[in-house]
Amino acid sequence: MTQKTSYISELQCERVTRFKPELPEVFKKGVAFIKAVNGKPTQSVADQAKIRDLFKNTYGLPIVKFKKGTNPVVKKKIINVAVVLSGGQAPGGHNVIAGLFDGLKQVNKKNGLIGYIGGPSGILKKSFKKIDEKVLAQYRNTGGFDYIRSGRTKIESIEQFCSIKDNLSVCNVDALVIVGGDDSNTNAVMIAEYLKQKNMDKCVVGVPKTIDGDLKNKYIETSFGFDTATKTYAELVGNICRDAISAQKYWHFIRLMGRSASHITLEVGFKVQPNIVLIGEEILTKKMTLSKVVDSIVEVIVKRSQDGKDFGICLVPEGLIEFIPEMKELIVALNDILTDNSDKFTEQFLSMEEKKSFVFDKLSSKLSELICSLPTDIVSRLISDRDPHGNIAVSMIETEKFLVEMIQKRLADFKKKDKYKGKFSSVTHFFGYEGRCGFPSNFDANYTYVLGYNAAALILNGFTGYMSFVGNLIKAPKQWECGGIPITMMMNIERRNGKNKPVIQKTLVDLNGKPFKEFAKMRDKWAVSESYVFPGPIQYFGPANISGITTRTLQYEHNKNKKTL
Ligand code: FBP
Repeated sequence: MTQKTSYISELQCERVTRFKPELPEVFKKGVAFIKAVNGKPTQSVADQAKIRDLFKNTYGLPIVKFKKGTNPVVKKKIINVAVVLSGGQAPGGHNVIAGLFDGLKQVNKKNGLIGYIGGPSGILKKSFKKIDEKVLAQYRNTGGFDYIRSGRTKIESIEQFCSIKDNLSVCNVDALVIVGGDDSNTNAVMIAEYLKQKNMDKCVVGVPKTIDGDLKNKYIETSFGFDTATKTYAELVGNICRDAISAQKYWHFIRLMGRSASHITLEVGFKVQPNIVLIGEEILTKKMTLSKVVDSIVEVIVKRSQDGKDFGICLVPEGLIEFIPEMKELIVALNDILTDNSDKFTEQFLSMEEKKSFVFDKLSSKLSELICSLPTDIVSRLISDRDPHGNIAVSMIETEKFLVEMIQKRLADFKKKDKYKGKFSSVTHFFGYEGRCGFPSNFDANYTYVLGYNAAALILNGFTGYMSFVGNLIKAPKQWECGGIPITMMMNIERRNGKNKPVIQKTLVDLNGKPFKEFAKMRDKWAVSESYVFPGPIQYFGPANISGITTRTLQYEHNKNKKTL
């Protein structure tokens, strides 16, 4: 090995220098050889009248698909674009930048790209770097967002919009690409609308990113990062399953990231087939109390113990706590208390104890009783600050430990009543940040590159308020379809930080959807047997049936998503 490669891994070297993402057939000759075909006008998923009123310029636009054609005008225009990575990291962010850069340069070498640093706040601070091939080359096909970093600033005040408008002009930016999840793409469409209102000829395009997998619809088949993150977690969970059947002495409780939605947990469930997979959306629909959730877990523990198996694996979605009806009610009440008293919280209270007693006094007696029954660290998290978009920091709430405490109590009670004779030893885990910055899988490396390239095509064709969409993902990249969907079609009104706001609606696990139904058919068998599957690490090389596979969720869902323009 040469001196130069000794400070980067062999894999990094290989990915950076050799892997070449594939473009779909439609982009074979480049961005000047496509035409945009408009579909029917769209409407928002809910609250149509309110969203139409708020987004007068970006509501009701048609879905757009790119087909082969010619558009020589795009070659003549010289355009300067800015890109922002926003929200939580997801594998493939650097390839969005690479695809965008290549798409812009392919059509005209004079086109420029800058990256705002540290998320949306970079636009407000005019903090950016010029993207050039020399530096970008080191980041191609790598994980992380470290080239330009990320942030979660919410753009909502008039001052912020005004400053963005001015700063884009000062930085000579003609178009902005925001790579993010539901909240970040809400920022994108709000900025697009504002710029239109001000008659500014600047486009804003979003790119669907989030490991959580909750930014999707029939066009956005998946958000990028979900594939790699679930493969990373599945490897780890599979290894734990093998440890469990080898030692046969522990129950492992594994919380998986994913915020409110349980898509990650469901997908890892398919990949590994553990004994218990909790799905938050099902718990909410069935209105299961905390005690009922514990009952359902204990039932499996007791059954397995009767078969001489005092071991097993239980997957817990990160956002579980928000789906348990009584907890949901508590969180809504706390959100309102925190918003109505935000000045007191920032200025008056020094200690957590003071905050707690203030909050406890304001809750109804039922909720006060509930909060008093929770462990102190969970209470502290529940009354801590929300993120700028009003989300509770569920990644910091150790639900798996809390569940284990409750299970222990229940089993002790069962023992006294002679209903359980086993031995319960548990180990808890949280897999979250481990999954967000790995080298993107081949799927994500291709998908993100094409999303970026397609974003360049949208901008060059003058689309604003659109999200880059790449479909037909179950097929090889050559057959992928490209185009854009109006972001407003994903929006509704939600209560955030104690106020009603227009936001993109998260797509949660659909209990009537194919993935959940398939899972429901299999889970009873998984509970009592050891049907564990060991997926092993992500494969970047080798046969396509190993290195090119996508998620089970996408495979199950795909046949249902026949798109019509
Ligand atoms: P995005 O929705 O921004 O993609 O973030 C996803 C996520 O990884 C969640 O799964 C997790 O709950 C959250 O970010 C953690 O946020 P933070 O990085 O601020 O700790």
